[in-house]
Order: sequence, then C-alpha cells, then structure tokens
Amino acid sequence: MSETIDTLLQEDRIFPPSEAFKANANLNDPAIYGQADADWQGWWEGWAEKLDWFEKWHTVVEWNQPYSKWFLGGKINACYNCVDRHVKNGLGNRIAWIGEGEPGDVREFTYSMVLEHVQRLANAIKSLGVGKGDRVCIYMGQGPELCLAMLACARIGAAHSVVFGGFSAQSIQERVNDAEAKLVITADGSWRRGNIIPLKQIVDSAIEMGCPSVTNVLVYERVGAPFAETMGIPAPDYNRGTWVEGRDVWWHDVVPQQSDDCPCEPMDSEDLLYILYTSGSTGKPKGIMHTTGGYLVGTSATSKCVFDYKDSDIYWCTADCGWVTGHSYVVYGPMANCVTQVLYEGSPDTPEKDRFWRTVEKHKVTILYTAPTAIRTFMKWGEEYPAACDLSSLRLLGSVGEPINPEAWMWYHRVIGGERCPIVDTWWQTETGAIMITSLPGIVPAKPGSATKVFPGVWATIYDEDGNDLVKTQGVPVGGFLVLKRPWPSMLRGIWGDQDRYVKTYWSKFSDAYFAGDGAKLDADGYFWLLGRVDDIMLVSGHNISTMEVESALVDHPKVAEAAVIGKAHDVKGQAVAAFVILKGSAEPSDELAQELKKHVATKIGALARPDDLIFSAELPKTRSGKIMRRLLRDVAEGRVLGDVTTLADPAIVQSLKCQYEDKEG
Ligand code: 6R9
Repeated sequence: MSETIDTLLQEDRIFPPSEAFKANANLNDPAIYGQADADWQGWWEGWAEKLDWFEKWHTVVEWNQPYSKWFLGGKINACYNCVDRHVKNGLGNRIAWIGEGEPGDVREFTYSMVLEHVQRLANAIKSLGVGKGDRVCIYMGQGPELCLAMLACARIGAAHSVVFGGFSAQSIQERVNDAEAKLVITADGSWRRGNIIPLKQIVDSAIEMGCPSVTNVLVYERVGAPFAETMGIPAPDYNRGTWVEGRDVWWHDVVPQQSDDCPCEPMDSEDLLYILYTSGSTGKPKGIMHTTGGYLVGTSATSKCVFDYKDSDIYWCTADCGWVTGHSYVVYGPMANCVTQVLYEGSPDTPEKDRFWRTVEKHKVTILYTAPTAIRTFMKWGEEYPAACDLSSLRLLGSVGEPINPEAWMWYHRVIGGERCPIVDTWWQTETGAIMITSLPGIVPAKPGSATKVFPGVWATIYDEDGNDLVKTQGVPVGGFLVLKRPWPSMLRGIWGDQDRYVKTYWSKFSDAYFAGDGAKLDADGYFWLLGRVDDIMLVSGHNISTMEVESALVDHPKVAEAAVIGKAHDVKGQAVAAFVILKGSAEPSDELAQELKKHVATKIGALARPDDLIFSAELPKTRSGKIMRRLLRDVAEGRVLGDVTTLADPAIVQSLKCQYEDKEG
C-alpha cells in the first residue's frame, strides 16, 4: 500500500527580501542553486578551500552508503580555523564573545584573548593526561568558558561530549560511561532564573553512581564568592558538592599558570571532533559522531550563506552549547567566520520578561537566531515587552528546532523584525550537523511557516511508504517522508559504539536514502513545509494528518498562544484528534471557547481535522530544548501509564494534565 500525507493547510502570503537587503547579501544570484546541484562536490570543495588546511585533501568524497568520508587525506584543526587564523590575519582585536551572565555581568573576549585562554586551557587539559583520541565530557552553563572548553579539546584532538547543563546526574553518568570520558569539565554552578544550578554537586552524584573512566574533574569557579565580590552582592549559598582531593582540580589553580603556547594537533579530516547525545524517541541516547574536516566545511559554509555575516554584525544565537545548534551555530560555524557574538547564560524572563529585547538593545544585535517555542512564549507574554525596547539594530532573524507556525512567523516578522528583517527558517538535525533546508535570505522569498528550499548542494525529496520518489512519480504539490538523497560534508559518521543502530535508524526504512524521521510537503513552487516527526502524524479515517498543521490552525485563533495536537485511538476513525491548548494572557477557558476553537480548525483545514477532545492547559510537556513531547500526551489521552519522563524540563506538567484529562473523561 502506498501512503501519502494529506496536506491541508494553505498559506499564500509571501515575503521577498527588500532590494537593499538583496543588493548587499553574500549570495544574491539564484543561479547558485543550479550550479551547486550540477557539481555538488565542486561546490563543497569551494567552501573547503576557504578554510586553512595543514595538508590538502586528495579526494573530495568517498561514498559507500551509508558511510561517507570527506576531504580524504586532508589535515586540519577546527580550533585553528576558528581562532588562530583570524589572529594571524590581523583580526585579533575583533570581539569574539560578549558574554553576558544572568546577573548582568558582561565580559568581552577578543579573538586574541580567546587564543591565549584556549592555549592555556588546552595545556592544562593535557597536563591532566588527556590527549588526542580521548573523550572529555563538558557540563557547564552557557558562556565563554564552555566555548573555550570545546575549542581546547578540538585543539589537542580530544573529542568533546557536551552534556546540557540542565540534565540530571543520571544523564551525565550514562553519557560519560558510554563515551568512556577521562575528564569532566564543569563549573561550581550556573545561574538560571535567579537560582544557582549546582553543577559540580550534580557531577559528584553522577560519579558516585559509577563513572570508572573518569580520572579528573576540572572545575571553573563561576558563582562562588569571588564572583559575588565583583558584583557587590552577598556570597551566594549553594551546594558546592564534595571536593575529592586528587580527582577534583580548580580551573584557577591549573589554567592561568600554563604556557600560552599550545600548538594545534593536525587532525585527519575524518578524525572525530565530537560526540553529541540525542535522546531519540525511546531507549538509550544515541552518541552522534561528527568528524573534523567535513563538519567544519558544512557549518562554516551554511553560517556564511544563511546568516549573511558581515564584519559589522553582532550575532546572537540563543541556543545553549548543550544542543547541536550551539555546536554548529555558536562555536564552529560562526567562529570559523570570525563573527562577533553574544553569549547569554540565563533565562529569558530574568529579571523581567524583556531580557532578550534588553539584550538586543544593549549589544545592538543585528542577527538573532532562536526557536519557535521561545517565539510562542514571547507572544503569550505580550507585545509590550519588545515594544519598549529599541530593536532597530536587527536586520535578519532565524528560527530552528521545530516547524514555526505561520502566526508565530508573522508575529516574529512584525513585532521583532519591524517588518524589515528577512526570516530564515532552518531545518536540520543533530545528525545532519548543518542546516539542510532554509532560505538564502537575499535570494528566496519567504512564506510564513515554510523552511523553503534546500541549501545549495543538498538533495532532498519526498518518498511514500514504499520508497517511491513522489516528486518524480507525481510531481508537486506532494506530501510524505522527507529523505536526503546524496551525502553532505557535515553528515553524522555514525553512532558511537553502535554502528548497527546507525544503519537501522537512518538507512533501513528506505534502501537508497537517508530517512530523517520527519514528514514534509513540497508545494507547487517547490517550497518545503515540515510537518513534524512521522511518529507524530495522525491517521484519521484513513487520512494522514499532520499534528503541526492542526496546531498551526489553533495558534491562528486570536485567543490561542500555543497548542499541541495528537492522535488518540478511536474505534471508528482509527485515530481522533485531541488538542491541548494554552490560551493567551487575557482569555478564559470555557466550553463555548472549546467549541469555537474546534470549529475554527474545521474552517481553516476541514472537518476531518476537527478535534474530538480539546483540553485547556497552562503548560505543555516539553524537552529541555523546547520540543513538545507528543508521545506523553498520547499516553495521557489514551489513559496509559506515562512513559519515560526523564528528558522533560518539568515532569509535573504532564502529571497535572493526566489528572485534568481523567476528570474530564469522568
Ligand atoms: C537543529 C535541531 C531535529 C528535529 C528535526 C525536526 C525538528 C528542527 C526545524 C524542525 C521544522 C525546522 N526541526 N528544525 N522542524 N522546521 N526549522 O533542532 O536538531 O535537536 O536534533 O532536532 O527537530 O523534527 O528532525 P535536533
């Protein structure tokens, strides 16, 4: 049986870049697409030539599906390309990081300063017995030292495995043991919503549970008494953990006295740069592996083209380095382009709900890259917060992490972008390493809610269940499974310690393409519309309906701030639509409003998509990177015992939804 995905929601608005933006854009000739497609290896090779290599490659790509190798024979160092070469080229005085702590402390680092610090840190890491080929776990809050730690590992050829600084001791233990990390780099704590996350104490707990590979813990003092003193605030009271002599080492005791000369390790293009764990829908997290040369080519090229970097830009990607977005679009891509960027430590509502906009105003941010979940939160908080700030420095906006609903897109465009900034909606994954589907802001007119076109050189298409390329057999418009048809330099090289799982997860559904796990449609203009994970797509009376489209129809209603939609088992229809809705500040839940919202969905996309159940809620269960956990909502709606909740930001939310649902069902 061949199955396609019905795509119902229509969106006709279109926003081309202004003539002025186009004229100054790094890329503004649409011919680039055809050229890159015709000679994709040559296209990527052109980007490789812009990096500094110790030795040049002899072969661009070797493809033995599902394994690719890029720039074979090439020798390169990622830290060298992100730091040293800029200083060599006379750009040492350019600011690399404007590090803003949540309490308001600001520290600026020029590229020369980064070079000095990273060499001392790299020597300190070496002095703890870590060398090329070893793994280092990094567990810190967002800020300059986290980036320094990543770069220092890259410098000496040790692979980093960054664990998000909000994860539990158990998550650290699992990841440290899987990678057999020798060293953990952490901090005494980090600030989040006015509180201290006791990072060192959490690392202690992880090691107590058993981390036999760890020989040392290197601790940066972020929140302790010296910091309080510089800020003129009382010394904070927090859990400092237990100091283990011989294992634990203060950063300030071992780093500053090191020599500021630490040569970069010449790495083979295919040597491991890092491991990053992604949770996957079930089971043990997968250690996604990225290697050095191809990854740096993919991230530096996409950064330059998609974010249109100019020397004068102040760029701010709000993602934490605990996620792939922080790896590719805070550290490696932007720094390979010698960008000046803001690094912000804390939450968007500390001390007030205008923190992001005050930060844009204060540092005159020109490019802002954030996530739809954040945008919908800002919509809920109200326009008054951004309206009170001067956002006129902004010239380009970006979105990543989830499909952006058209209404959220329009709000971002109008309220944050002042209707003058192009928006790049960038689709990619931890596994792809770099942006795969996006507009090039000087070339491709945007449509609200569409990630638009493939990045030049990338080949994406839509398959049906049986692996037929629907774009070939049916033409556009069409909906189905999103696949990537040819290798790209920053693709994952596999799963650490489990190559069978790599093949099974990404290369077994279809015999001749990488299956990303997402559904998508391609419209008549050849624009991609991401429909969410295929596991989340509903089958209602024989029609595959995207949860994302129904959510967008709900968010389109003036009283709705956010919505999560799932398919719930139903005797007649197979699945029925169930919706969880968060209202905007002023709106009150009522049965009438529930009826009105159901009707609104039916009017926007058809009776088929009308929700059977509609529950008002104050919050939704989300992962810590802001993705809605629909799997748990299905458990709630179908009255099942809740599945794994360990990756949730706040497990209490789903519990309270469960009670609410059961009350309603009576
Ligand atoms: C970068 C990142 C990957 C999954 C991906 C997809 C969703 C990311 C998106 C998007 C629609 C976008 N996703 N960006 N969906 N439009 N612009 O988020 O990586 O954490 O590995 O998640 O996120 O479902 O498959 P990762």
